[in-house]
Amino acid sequence: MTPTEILSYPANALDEAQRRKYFERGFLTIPNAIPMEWVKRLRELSDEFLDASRRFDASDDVFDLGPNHTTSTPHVRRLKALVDRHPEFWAFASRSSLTDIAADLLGPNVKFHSSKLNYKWPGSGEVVQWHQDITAWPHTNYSLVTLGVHLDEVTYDEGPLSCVPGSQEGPLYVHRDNQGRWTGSIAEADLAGAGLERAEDMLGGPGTVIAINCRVLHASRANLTKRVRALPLFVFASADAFAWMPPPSPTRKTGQIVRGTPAKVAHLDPRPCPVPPNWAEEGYSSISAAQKK
Ligand SMILES: O=C(O)CCC(=O)C(=O)O
Repeated sequence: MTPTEILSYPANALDEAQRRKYFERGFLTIPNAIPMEWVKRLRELSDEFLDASRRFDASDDVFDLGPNHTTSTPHVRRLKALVDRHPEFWAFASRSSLTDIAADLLGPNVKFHSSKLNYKWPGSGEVVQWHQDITAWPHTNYSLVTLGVHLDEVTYDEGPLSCVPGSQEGPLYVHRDNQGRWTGSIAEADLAGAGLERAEDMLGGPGTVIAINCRVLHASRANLTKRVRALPLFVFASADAFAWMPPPSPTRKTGQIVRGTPAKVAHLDPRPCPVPPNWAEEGYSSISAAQKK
């Protein structure tokens, strides 16, 4: 769906100014968007999984473990395929104010794509380098949004996501090195003119939702605090956007319609998109693992 078509439908959760700002800039911070009962429950579930990770010593289909992981001190970089991990994660993605926000930014017919819970540990120095999400999971159009939920206060020091305003209208960069290997990040040479100096941090208290269009150039810095930063992320698509390569991190719910009805006609956006590796053949762990390589 195009922004004009989406805006022609009444909003559920956002006001007109917020929706227009999202389409103009490519991203939006929405304070107090999620009721505190949900925030508390998501935090509890996250803590339970971090505790469970102590029993594992290698990454698998559930946990992407960092190099400092031990049974006494968990270092989980990502809880994968979040909606498959617990029914309440799926209830949150498919039947909550989060789904209302997805519909306000994608139109009345919304398809679930994927979800994960990213952690950023104090002292690990972990950063996520500049990238554009859609280059890992290309679709027939660019009406896809990632919605992240702040479970705690996120300030400059927690390693917030940082986005370049208007970059959704710019080019899509190749996320590969000189040998053509996938890096999950944009090469230094391409970043020179990409407007990084205009990037804005997505800050806010618990219950804040951050919305990022799939073409937007974004990154996140290291966590300078003593607390782990936990960030659940959920990706949704307009129902008329269809993946043309296998998804990197499929879930059992990928492709499920969470609002409205399935599309009978695909929307094809003519703007070109780089081709990612075939994840069904090569496998995919996480953006941190790809960028570390
Ligand atoms: O967790 C973060 O800080 C960034 C995550 C991100 O940009 C991504 O997973 O695409």
